[in-house]
Amino acid sequence: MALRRSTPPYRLLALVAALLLGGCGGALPPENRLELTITAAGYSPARLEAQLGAQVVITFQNRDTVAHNVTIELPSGRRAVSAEPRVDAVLNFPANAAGTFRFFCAVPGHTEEGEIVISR
Ligand SMILES: [Cu+2]
Repeated sequence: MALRRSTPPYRLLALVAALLLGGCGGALPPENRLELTITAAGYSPARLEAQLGAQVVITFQNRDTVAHNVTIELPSGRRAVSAEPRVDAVLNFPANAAGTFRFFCAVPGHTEEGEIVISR
């Protein structure tokens, strides 16, 4: 009589987790977590870099005493997030086109700007 080896429970859990995380067969894109701070002096850093194909997650930290936003013009459209004074906000989007894209604060009268470089 042969010994029967059953699948250990942790292996089943790992399989379920892999199926849940994997969705419909595709692996999740890597995340590029970036930080962008704004003060009265403007954005810091004024130049962000991300990898093509990644999910970009920008934590926008407003360290000024007035509200600001960050607005990015991408080929897929405009992405923006606003933050009240002393508040952090998160902006995320897929980096699905390479290039250098301008970002700016769209609050009327504000002139802060910077750029994000998306490359391979
Ligand atoms: Cu502003």
